[in-house]
Amino acid sequence: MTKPTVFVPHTIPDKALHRLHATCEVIYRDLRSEPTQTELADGLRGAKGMVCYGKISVRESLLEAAPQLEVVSNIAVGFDNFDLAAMQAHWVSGTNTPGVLTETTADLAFALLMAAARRIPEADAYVKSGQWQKWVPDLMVGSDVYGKTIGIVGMGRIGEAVARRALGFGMTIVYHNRRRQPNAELALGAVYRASLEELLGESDFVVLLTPLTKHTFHLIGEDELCRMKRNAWIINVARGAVLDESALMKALDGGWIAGAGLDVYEEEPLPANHPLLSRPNVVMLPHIGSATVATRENMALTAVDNIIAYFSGRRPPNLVNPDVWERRFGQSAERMKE
Ligand code: 8YV
Repeated sequence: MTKPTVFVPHTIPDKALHRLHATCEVIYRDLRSEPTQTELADGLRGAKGMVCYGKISVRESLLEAAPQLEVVSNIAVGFDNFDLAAMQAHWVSGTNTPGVLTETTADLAFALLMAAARRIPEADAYVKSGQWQKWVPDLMVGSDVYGKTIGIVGMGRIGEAVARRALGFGMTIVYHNRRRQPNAELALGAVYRASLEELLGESDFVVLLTPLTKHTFHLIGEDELCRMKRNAWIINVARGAVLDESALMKALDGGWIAGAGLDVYEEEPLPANHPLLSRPNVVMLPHIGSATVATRENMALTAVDNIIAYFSGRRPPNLVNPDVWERRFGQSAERMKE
């Protein structure tokens, strides 16, 4: 049987590449840079599948240039890089990597929260630049974390993992989500807030963990930032566009909030001279929520397993648009092959 051709447009961990090679013909662009549109179209010529990071936009123009493409396997839990309507129209399945990055991303979210509250990057720079000449009582004083209220916006897997960490810090946990999450309420004592406004008004730390969709685009804008406490922090580890960055600038300028911890931005990488870069009360990371060696390898392996399942006639475990798979293969095909 001929092996299906799969395009991988950037370097992935060796273990994942080897696993892919066993069942697929692989076109491998072993580079860490983002591919250009031309490189993508060239690589996809003849490919039925693609395994890629969530930075690759899977939109109409790409799908038109790759008519034989059947499946795109994201090495990411977020899939806002997928135009689901265009994928549906072209019968292209999409998969993601939920679960394997939950704890790693929650670690980072909490690290960012603590770094912002306790001014860790600022203090580190202060010491290393030789400015620490004497100790004074108000040197680098920050905000307490222990015993404060954390407001989690988007209580999915990562939200729950952040809540577990917050419990260890004796925090009160409130959350806002499309649906109530009984597990978070029973196991973690998280209190549901149907109203986002209510959560914003009571939280000392607002942590954004919601996927980016048309409903969550600029979920946090001027009105929302205005409702936050003046000594509260906003932490974004979701997607940049969930938080309106110009509204955030206004909030920082006006002293509406204490500051922010950001791992994601409306434009990535952040353009030079971006106004947020000069703010001491904003801790900024380069989108590294899932960036540990082990987790990145597990994400790539999960993505490869999704595509191997697809081409061996099994339903991929992490389909994000199952309708397309069902339309192509039918429910009966699924039952026969399982
Ligand atoms: C990815 C992420 O590394 O999984 C996600 O949704 O944000 C990150 O873990 C990034 O999207 C690149 O694929």
